[in-house]
Amino acid sequence: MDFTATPAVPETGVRTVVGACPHDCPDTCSFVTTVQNGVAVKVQGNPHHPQTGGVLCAKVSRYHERTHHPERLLTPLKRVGPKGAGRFEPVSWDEALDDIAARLQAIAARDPRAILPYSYAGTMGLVQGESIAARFFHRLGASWLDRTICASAGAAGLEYTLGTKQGMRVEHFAESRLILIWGSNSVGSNLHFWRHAQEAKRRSARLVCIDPRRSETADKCHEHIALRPGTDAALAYALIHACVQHGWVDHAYLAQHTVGWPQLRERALQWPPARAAEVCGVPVAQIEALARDIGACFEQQTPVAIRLNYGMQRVRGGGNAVRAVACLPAVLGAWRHRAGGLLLSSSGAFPVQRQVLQRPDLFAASGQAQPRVVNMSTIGDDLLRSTSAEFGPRIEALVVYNSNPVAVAPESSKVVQGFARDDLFTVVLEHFQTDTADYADYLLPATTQLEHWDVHASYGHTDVLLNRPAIAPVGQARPNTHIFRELARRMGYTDPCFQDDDETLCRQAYGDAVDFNALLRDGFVTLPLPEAPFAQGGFPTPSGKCEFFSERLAAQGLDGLPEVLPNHEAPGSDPRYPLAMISPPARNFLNSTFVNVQSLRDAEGQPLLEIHPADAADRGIVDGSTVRVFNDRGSYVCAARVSERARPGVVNGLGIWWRKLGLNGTNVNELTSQRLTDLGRAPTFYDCLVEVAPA
Ligand SMILES: Nc1nc2c(c(=O)[nH]1)N[C@H]1C(S)=C(S)[C@@H](COP(=O)(O)OP(=O)(O)OC[C@H]3O[C@@H](n4cnc5c(=O)[nH]c(N)nc54)[C@H](O)[C@@H]3O)O[C@H]1N2
Ligand SMILES: Nc1nc2c(c(=O)[nH]1)N[C@H]1C(S)=C(S)[C@@H](COP(=O)(O)OP(=O)(O)OC[C@H]3O[C@@H](n4cnc5c(=O)[nH]c(N)nc54)[C@H](O)[C@@H]3O)O[C@H]1N2
Ligand SMILES: [Mo]
Repeated sequence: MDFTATPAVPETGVRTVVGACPHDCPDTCSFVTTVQNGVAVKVQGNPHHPQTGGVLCAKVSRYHERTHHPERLLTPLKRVGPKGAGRFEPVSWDEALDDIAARLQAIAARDPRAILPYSYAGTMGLVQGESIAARFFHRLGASWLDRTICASAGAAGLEYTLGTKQGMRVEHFAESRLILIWGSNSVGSNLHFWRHAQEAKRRSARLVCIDPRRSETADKCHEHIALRPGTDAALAYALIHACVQHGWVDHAYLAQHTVGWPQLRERALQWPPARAAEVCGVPVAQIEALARDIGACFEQQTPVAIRLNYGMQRVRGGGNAVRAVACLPAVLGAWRHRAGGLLLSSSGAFPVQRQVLQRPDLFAASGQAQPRVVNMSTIGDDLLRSTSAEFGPRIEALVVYNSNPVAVAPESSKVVQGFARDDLFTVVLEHFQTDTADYADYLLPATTQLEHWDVHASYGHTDVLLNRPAIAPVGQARPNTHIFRELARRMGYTDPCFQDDDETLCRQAYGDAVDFNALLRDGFVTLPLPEAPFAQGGFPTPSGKCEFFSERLAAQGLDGLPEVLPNHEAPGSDPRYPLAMISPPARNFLNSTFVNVQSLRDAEGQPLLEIHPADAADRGIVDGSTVRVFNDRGSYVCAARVSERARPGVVNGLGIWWRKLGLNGTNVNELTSQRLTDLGRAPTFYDCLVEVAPA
């Protein structure tokens, strides 16, 4: 496919094209775009794809509005104003790419490690995400980005316990009798799981939501346990405690398929429900009732299922909290049933040929023994670091794609200070002039999912999806692959892998493991996987068992058992900041994407802080008034919503607004810290103390 061609004759007529939703969401939907006279006019859920079931969320059903948005970037732009002012003038692709290649080459000649790619999951596509771009940066010998901003604490917790990011098949939740929705606002961020939970509810299953916020999901569950942020491990231990006390343990499963039960049992006995209730800030009766629900399922041999999600791992002890929860299904023997067990992420099931797609072997050409690695979650501090033996060279160039770090990375004041450095050369590939784009030296227009090829994995189901381009690129927009291919050519990289076109890359992503013709025909392929992944054990850990006790962690000097860790910013630890703030996503945005789609922004209204009536009254805050939320890192101005969606002592700053669309040019990340989690080097967005005052 030639992306540079604009049709000589304008297209007429109506046709439909099957694609895949590119967004960072567990659902990875198959969608059908209706194209009329060359313009995408409708995007609908693919009725033939069972996981999508013909239904899209409110956001993605507006995808065509986003693609044909009047503010789409249409030409390459070069900065003319001061850094961050967002003033640009159009330049030709050749001028932009020639200059970028020359600037990167000059830095690389001194030390390629001074160049850092910065990307995340603006698109989850394997091709527009990490194919030619990864090859390019590997060949260049640039620093490696540790992509921790979303899921790496939970991933580490899961891998230490189960050995992989796999779990229950999402459709089997419909047959569960008891579903714990733990750290997830499924109605807002995992709608296609929620369909199965609702089906289970219709078949009289019990649904329990474990979340500090009374979310839209909590509203629809039978029970809501509004624990304090960062106290999930204590709750998990209390439930295991009850299992031990009442004999709700599957001894045969424990003996055959787990290691460390005697130690876990002993640790759990230190966590009677009353102690956990104290730590979690919930009534002990509520924990006991949940334990009884679990026990009833155990006794009747009906399945208990846990939909764990990433909300619970964005605190200091997030990795260990996931470990603690991930022990429960093995204690109960719940994995024996296909509708029992746990699902955090299914991404480990996909046979992605990463070596082929990303070609890390190209790095050898740089002559470095070890890559220098920079953690994306501490980009604020790292941009401000000087050259040192410990850190390596100061970052001199940043190439950002598929991400909006100025809005989404923690402690934005530092991030902004770093991006504002006059001696930093910044290239941003984007659809829109985001907060990050404002700081670019060159801003390059990228295609959206309706304009390029891609192939997808999922972290919520187990189907591979193909995305075909529905329309020609808008304006002069180009796919990320095309842009990096052109840069590679200008840098003189002759390796044939830089010639691979996008359709070839789509085929390479899974090689022979997936029938590409079936993908071309249907748009999706279901991976052949067992119905119940761990019914017969077979955990891909070093021991081959579910590891309650991890020798690998013990060898690192860490606790071999799941640990209950207080937050970095534990409530009560600083009298100046008595409120804990979490910042879960607003339902109508996808991280910071869609904030600039008017219809969705209208649905959200304005940047909001939910605060409990008692906390509001103490501070003289009334519903709808403007408030200042602050701590030592900064200050964020938004509207207060006095509401019982917030529990006492915890405020909910719904994310992630563009800073420049906020009331004082900041967003919630002005307040979050760059401290990391116990496992996985991840950010602690929900581990953050603040005070709130009328503005
Ligand atoms: N609409 C929408 N959907 C999204 C996203 C979005 O921005 N908008 N983001 C996508 C992305 S990138 C991801 S990673 C996934 C995230 O998927 P989830 O992890 O399911 O994300 P959330 O819906 O934010 O759910 C997190 C929930 O955890 C709660 N929570 C916060 N702290 C704690 C805690 O300490 N313990 C417990 N038990 N709960 C806690 C929050 O109140 C929130 O309701 O969703 C994806 N889907
Ligand atoms: N306070 C707080 N902060 C958070 C979170 C939170 O819950 N609270 N959640 C965190 C989480 S879970 C995540 S995953 C991160 C998300 O952080 P990011 O991955 O940065 O996500 P987005 O904000 O959606 O920004 C993605 C950008 O990629 C662009 N994009 C999309 N497709 C393409 C493409 O094909 N090519 C190019 N060049 N660009 C493209 C979009 O226009 C968009 O601006 O944020 C984190 N930040
Ligand atoms: Mo995420």
